[in-house]
Amino acid sequence: LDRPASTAAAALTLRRGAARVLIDNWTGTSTVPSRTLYPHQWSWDSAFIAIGLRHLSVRRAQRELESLLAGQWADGRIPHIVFNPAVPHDVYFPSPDFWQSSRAGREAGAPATPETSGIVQPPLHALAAWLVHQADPQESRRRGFLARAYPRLAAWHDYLRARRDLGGGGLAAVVHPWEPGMDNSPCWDQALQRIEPAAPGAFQRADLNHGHPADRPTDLDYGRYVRLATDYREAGYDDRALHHGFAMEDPGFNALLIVSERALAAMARDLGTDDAPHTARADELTRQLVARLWDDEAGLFRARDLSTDTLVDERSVTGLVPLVVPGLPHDVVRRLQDTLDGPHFSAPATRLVPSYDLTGHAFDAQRYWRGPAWFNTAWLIHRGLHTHGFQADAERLRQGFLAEAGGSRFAEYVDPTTGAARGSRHFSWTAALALDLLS
Ligand code: 9YW
Repeated sequence: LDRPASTAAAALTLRRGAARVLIDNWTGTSTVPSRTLYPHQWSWDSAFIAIGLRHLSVRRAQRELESLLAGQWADGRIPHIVFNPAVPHDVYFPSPDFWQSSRAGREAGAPATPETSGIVQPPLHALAAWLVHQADPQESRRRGFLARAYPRLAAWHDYLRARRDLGGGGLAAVVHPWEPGMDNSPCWDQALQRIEPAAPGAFQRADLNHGHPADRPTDLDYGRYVRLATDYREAGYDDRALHHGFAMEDPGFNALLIVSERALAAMARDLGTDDAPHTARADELTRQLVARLWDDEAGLFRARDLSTDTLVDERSVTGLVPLVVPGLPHDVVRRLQDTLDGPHFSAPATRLVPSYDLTGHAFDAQRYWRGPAWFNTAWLIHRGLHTHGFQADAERLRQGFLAEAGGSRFAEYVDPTTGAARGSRHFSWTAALALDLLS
């Protein structure tokens, strides 16, 4: 970015740049996270993208979510990838040849088309749909957007409740490190040790054609991701048929389920149906989140490994994301704010939040979810700070976000200690959420 004379001019330049990314990455029905690394539609990316797109085109934001919902399975799950049939299969791994959703997932209710993955990602969709609706309620009603989206989103939450409460405490479990959206977080290291990796020759990564090996997960990580996904596929993606080798209650995932459950309540009210079950579920999930995952000594939430029924001894940004939940106890909120300002997560050079403890044994400033600062988690924490009345902290994070998003050409992630861009550039959710923070 050059240096425009005034802040207003800087904001305009940033807005234009962000809009450019979203226009370039739009395929006609949805937005790819990145033209190079991720050429299909990703689940939680689309939710973040819709939140930003609504400021450019409400119609497009609605279509973004509707395209994703076209890949929903009859059991309610929203798959983490909806594949674009026009993209050659060797461009992204694992491709539809690997997941084989329309064949292996038939019993579980996978659609005949489009091809999708069989795992899920964090349930931010109902919040996104509600924000898109609110951007232009009249246009939304004219197209029946909410009326069509609401039952599908409710079915998605039903899937998580019926099939993913593997710990029996009401929270949803993730069964693959791709599901919480933070693939190689140190939080999963110990649990993954127990997984026999697939043989290196059994699969061919495609991410290294575009990404730098030092910024990406390792081959050993990929071997284990492939093993877990293969086992799930062989079980027909049926959560009742498989004893999952990896099962975690992730705080970020469940926090988004709670804010989305509240969004379902708001939608139900708008549509004139009963909102009470959604509110009751959100309240109960909030209680369970605190009861099962809060670590008062550390001042953040921890993931629970269901194989050992213990809290994972790592500090990750996923443990701060629950700040976005409105009904948290006051002392929990206060402690989270302290943790954000403390030695483990405060990165004054960028004012962003690292994905992992700056002082942690596994911290790596450039490798993916093992240290770099990401813009989607910053946006969620910004929303949390705002929700709980920490306006000055929220504004500081917003300023950091906008400076680093622009300075990195809308990078996928940045080194939290220097702001150096990492991963891909022209990344959709970075641009979308910048637009949202500018609006
Ligand atoms: C993968 C698309 C996705 C994100 C995830 C991120 C990464 C790797 O890219 O996943 O191949 O699915 O970890 O959060 O949704 O941007």
